[in-house]
Amino acid sequence: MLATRIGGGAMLLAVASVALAAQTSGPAVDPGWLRADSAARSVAVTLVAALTPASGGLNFNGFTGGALTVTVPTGWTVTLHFKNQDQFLPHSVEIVRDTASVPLGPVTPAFPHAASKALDQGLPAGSGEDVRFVAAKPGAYLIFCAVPGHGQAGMWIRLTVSSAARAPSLQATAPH
Ligand SMILES: [Cu+2]
Repeated sequence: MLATRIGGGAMLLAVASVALAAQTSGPAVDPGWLRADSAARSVAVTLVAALTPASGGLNFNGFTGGALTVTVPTGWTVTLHFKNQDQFLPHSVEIVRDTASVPLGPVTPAFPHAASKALDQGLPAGSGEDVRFVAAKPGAYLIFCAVPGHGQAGMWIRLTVSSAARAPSLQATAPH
């Protein structure tokens, strides 16, 4: 009788801690999303809109609200291999400055060419586009979906351009 009760309690505890871990650990970072060429000072980043159903598809690689940070050394060329995997919604991508509020829709990109073509309308489901730019100036930026309302709903992650960084990196970060 006692053993059964202890066993039952331990099982409940185990279930509770798994649920807690799932809540706090967030989506997984796939190191394969980043491909760096240090000789060429260039980095390719796989960026998938609606990779998971998180936030109704309003996510990049499953992350929302700044919970993923791409860091690149200043002056490197960045290619975003952008793909929209959303079955329902169009999405776009744009690099914008990290300001007090996330823009409602398209703004001037932080670097020349740092935006997909149809920022407003977005790319339809299943399509993609390579977005290539030079991360010319150090600072804090957002990788942001400019389809009106998507960014403010949380469809943005972070880009840090760093003069101290020797190589690009990818890490899960505290959400907004
Ligand atoms: Cu979007």
